[in-house]
Amino acid sequence: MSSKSRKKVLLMGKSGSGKTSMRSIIFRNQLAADTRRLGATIDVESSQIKFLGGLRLDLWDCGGQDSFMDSHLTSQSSTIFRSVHSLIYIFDAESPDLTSSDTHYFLKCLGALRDQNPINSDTVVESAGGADPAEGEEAEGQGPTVFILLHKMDLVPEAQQSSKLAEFEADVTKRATESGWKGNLKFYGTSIWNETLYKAWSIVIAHLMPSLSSLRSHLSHFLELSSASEVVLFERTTFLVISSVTAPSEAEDAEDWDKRRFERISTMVKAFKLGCTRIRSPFSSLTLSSPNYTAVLDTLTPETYILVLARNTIQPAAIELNIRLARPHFGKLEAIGMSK
Ligand SMILES: Nc1nc2c(ncn2[C@@H]2O[C@H](COP(=O)(O)OP(=O)(O)OP(=O)(O)O)[C@@H](O)[C@H]2O)c(=O)[nH]1
Ligand SMILES: [Mg+2]
Repeated sequence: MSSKSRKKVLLMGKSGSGKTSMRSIIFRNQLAADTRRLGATIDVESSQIKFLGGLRLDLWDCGGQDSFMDSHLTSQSSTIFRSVHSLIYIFDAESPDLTSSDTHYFLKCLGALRDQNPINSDTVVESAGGADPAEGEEAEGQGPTVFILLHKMDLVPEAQQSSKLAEFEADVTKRATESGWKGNLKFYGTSIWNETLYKAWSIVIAHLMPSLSSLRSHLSHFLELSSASEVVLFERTTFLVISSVTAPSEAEDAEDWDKRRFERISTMVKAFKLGCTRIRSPFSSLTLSSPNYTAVLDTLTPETYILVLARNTIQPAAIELNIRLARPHFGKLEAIGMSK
């Protein structure tokens, strides 16, 4: 398997910050409430996740207890930090050591990442923030990317969340720069209790996916041909948003649409799918109609679901037919790794 289709991603951060919780929810379909039963991760738990177009994600969930962190950074340093595609570093927003020992370990990890990937010394640091998943693509080929999540934001009063994030960002940016770190530093707040987790991981996954921009142009074409208002593509296992296109004719109305709608759909459909599994009735597709719009969610390729939103002058059966007709084309794209 080529290194292009196999990507090593490190999940690091202090013990109890929520690394295994995120992994269980995103990749193992667990509910947020079930993560309360998780024990501390011993050493490293690595898992392989097969993705869209033959992409294999090697996810290393690194135990965050001090003794493990010390060993990751010393005796195991080359094993852990070599050939890393991305580092996702989780900070617990409620930790009393947020700006002391937590950041100290983070800076050490950046140092180890740089030491073990010497050719790519201009490593880019990037948060999982921003509006479009495709933006994660830009750092491709510039060395390991570092995503920083300020997690458990549900424990911070809502009115203080953005100022807390901004202060944290300023502090860590300053210290990373002082430690010789180059590149941008952006941060993003997450919580397992709302859609912010999906937003962040969609951006991480989009960064790992090759040629998202070409996929986007195919989706645009589909949107145009089917006279839809919006089209969203979800990865099948995680239900993370891979790409989306909104019709230019809807631009004005779309201003008022919920900015977090894709992530909310991810969360809701995942819960619904879990419910279906529990009653042994596998989820296949979903049609919803409101006074103005119709939405159809259906399988597009073996690895993806598509959500098509259209003005309700368009019959659901017409949307379903268009999806059926588009399947062979998108199936072919997926088969060639969506790389052209
Ligand atoms: N309130 C809140 N609790 C969370 C969140 N994410 C995780 N937790 C809780 O945090 C606890 C610890 O989570 P883990 O995922 O085991 O932590 P970890 O980072 O894997 O810890 P180590 O394996 O020891 O490194 C669990 O009880 C989770 O339910 C969150 O977003 N908000
Ligand atoms: Mg863990």
